[in-house]
Amino acid sequence: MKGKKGLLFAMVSFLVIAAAGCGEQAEINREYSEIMSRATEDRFSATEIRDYKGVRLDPSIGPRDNSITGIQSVNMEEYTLSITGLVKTVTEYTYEEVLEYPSVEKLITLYCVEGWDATILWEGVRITDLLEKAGPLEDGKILVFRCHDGYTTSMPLSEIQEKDMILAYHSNGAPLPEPMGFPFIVVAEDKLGYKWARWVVEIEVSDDVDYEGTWERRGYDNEADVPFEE
Ligand SMILES: Nc1nc2c(c(=O)[nH]1)N[C@H]1C(S)=C(S)[C@@H](COP(=O)(O)O)O[C@H]1N2
Ligand SMILES: [Mo]
Repeated sequence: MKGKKGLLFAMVSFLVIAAAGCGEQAEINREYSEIMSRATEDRFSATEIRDYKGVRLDPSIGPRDNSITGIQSVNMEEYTLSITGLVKTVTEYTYEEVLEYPSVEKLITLYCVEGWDATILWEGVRITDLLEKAGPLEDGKILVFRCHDGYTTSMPLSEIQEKDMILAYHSNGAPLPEPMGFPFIVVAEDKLGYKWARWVVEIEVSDDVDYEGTWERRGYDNEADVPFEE
């Protein structure tokens, strides 16, 4: 019987210790989530708005940077946005010239394949407005976005037209911060994060329907539709 009691004692002790461990773990979890929400809070800049029509916005700087070669600092004295490829006239815009087009506001969530997402109020210009002056040719079915860091990605022009996608220069009512792609980010509505080209310097009109960008070449799906569960 001594043996059984010993065993019972051992089991109870184990449970007590395990329960204490759980409590400790819960405490660690609570502290962790507090630190995390403070970190989220810290990512907001003073000029950013925090909610829009009752929707809580996320800071326009992500939890961490996964850019292929780090955050880019674009020299605005030399910056132009070029529209190239299958167009009647290759066209270059200065930052100010882009901002002259009618502005469009959209509340859109960016979903990264790494599991985080950010709901941000974007303001920018229609990509189709930028193309109009260049005059895309009939065969130009694809837009290839080229960025300051050498990153590229592409999307069918038809989807950009259907969604009326924008090139954003403001996030949450403030100028787009460098980590989010200053001067411009493609707001690739309903597409995964890797379609959201940041620090865009060139939009090439192409007939290459099989074009694969930086991540697509490494095996990421070229459609990149957000797999909505709702
Ligand atoms: N120029 C450029 N744009 C880019 C990237 C990049 O490395 N370079 N990364 C893409 C990816 S994978 C995501 S999820 C979004 C947000 O990047 P972040 O996770 O580094 O904030 O930007 C996209 N646009
Ligand atoms: Mo990503």
